[in-house]
Amino acid sequence: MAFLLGMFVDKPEFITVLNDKQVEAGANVILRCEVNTTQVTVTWKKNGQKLNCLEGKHKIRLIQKLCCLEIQRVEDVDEGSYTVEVSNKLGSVSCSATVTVVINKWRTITRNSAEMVRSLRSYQVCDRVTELRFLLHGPIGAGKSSVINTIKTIFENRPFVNCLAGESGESVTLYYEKFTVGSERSGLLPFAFYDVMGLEEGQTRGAHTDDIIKALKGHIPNNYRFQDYPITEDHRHYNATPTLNDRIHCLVSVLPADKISLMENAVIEKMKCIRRAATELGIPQMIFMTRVDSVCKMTKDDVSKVYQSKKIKEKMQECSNRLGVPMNCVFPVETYHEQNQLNEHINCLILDALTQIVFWANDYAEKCSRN
Ligand SMILES: Nc1nc2c(ncn2[C@@H]2O[C@H](COP(=O)(O)OP(=O)(O)O)[C@@H](O)[C@H]2O)c(=O)[nH]1
Ligand SMILES: [Mg+2]
Repeated sequence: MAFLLGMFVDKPEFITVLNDKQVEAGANVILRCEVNTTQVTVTWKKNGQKLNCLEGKHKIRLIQKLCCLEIQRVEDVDEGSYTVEVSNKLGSVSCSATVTVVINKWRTITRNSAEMVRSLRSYQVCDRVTELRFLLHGPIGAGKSSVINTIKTIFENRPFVNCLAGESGESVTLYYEKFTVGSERSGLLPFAFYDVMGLEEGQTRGAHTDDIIKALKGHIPNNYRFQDYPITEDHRHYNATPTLNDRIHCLVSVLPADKISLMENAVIEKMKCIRRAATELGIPQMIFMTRVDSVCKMTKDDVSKVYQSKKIKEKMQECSNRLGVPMNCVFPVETYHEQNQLNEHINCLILDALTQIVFWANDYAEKCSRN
C-alpha cells in the first residue's frame, strides 16, 4: 500500500479471476473478476487486441471492486480469449478467459458406463460365431492402438498398455495381432480387435490395401507379420477357406480430429478403397474420430461437452465427407493417452461407440448366417 495524492492505494491484485464461459448463440454472457481495490483503471482485450467496444454489444462496468464485461446476444464472432488488465500507479495485473459458443447437445448418451459395461458383458453374439471381430484401420498416429488399450482398460478397470501406442512417425504395429476384451480373470467378452499397420501414402509403406482386404475376408492368419509385399495364397498360414468366424464383422476407420484436414488424399483414397471392398462384402463401417481433446479446449476440459462443440461437429462432418461415411456412423472419442485415472465421460464415449459396432457387427453376422 502507498499514500498517493492524499489517499492510500493498494497495488492491484485479483481476489477472483475470470472463468471460461460456454454460451449458446443468442444468449448474453458476463465475464467478471474481483480486485482488491477500487483505485484502478480497467482495460479489456480480445485476442490480445484492445476490445473494440460496440454499442449494444459490450457493456463494461466497474462496480466497486468487481470488473465486468457483458457480451450481449453472443455470436460466433464473439468467441475468443478475453483479457482484463487492471492497473494503477503501483502496478498492473491481468487474467484471461475464453468465450466459446456452444450448440444444443445434438446427441446424447443415455446410459452410464456401468450399465453399458454390464450389457456388453452379457451380450449374446450370433451363434454362428465365437466372437465378433473388428478391424481398426487408419493413418499412423490416429490412435488405433490407444482405442484398443482404452477398451481393455475399461473392462479391466486398470490402465492397459499392452497394445503399443507410440509417438513415432513410423508404424509400430507390425503383426496382425488379435486383442481380446476382458481377461480370463474378469471374464472374456466375445469381441476381438485387430489393429493393422498404419496406412501411409503409397502402396509400399504401411499395410498393403490388398492385405487389409484379405484380412476383411478372413484370409490373414493371427500374428502374421506384414511384409513389404502383400500376402500370397501360397503363404504357409494363408487361410484359403475362411469361415464366417474368421471374417471381420465390422470395419472401423480411425481418424484423428486434429489431423483430418491435413491428411493426404492418397491415404484417404487407400481407406476408401478398403471401404469399397467392405461395402461389397456387406461389412458395416464406422468412423471413430479420435483426439477430440486436441481440437476443442472446452472438450479437453470437460469431455462430456463433446456434442455441444461446434468444432467437434465440424470435424465429424469433415471425417464423414472425406471418407463418405454418414454422420450417424461417426463417433467422437478420447482415449486414455496420458491419464492414469478412469474418467466416466471418456468411458461413456468409447462404450457408446463400442455398443454400436457390436450391434452392427452382430447384425452382419446374423445376416450372413442366414444366407
Ligand atoms: N491428445 C490425444 N492424444 C491421443 C489420443 N489418443 C491417442 N493419442 C496419442 O496419439 C499418438 C498415436 O496413438 P497410437 O494409438 O499409437 O496411434 P496408432 O498409430 O493409430 O496406433 C500417441 O502418442 C497417443 O498417446 C487422444 O484421444 N487424445
Ligand atoms: Mg498402433
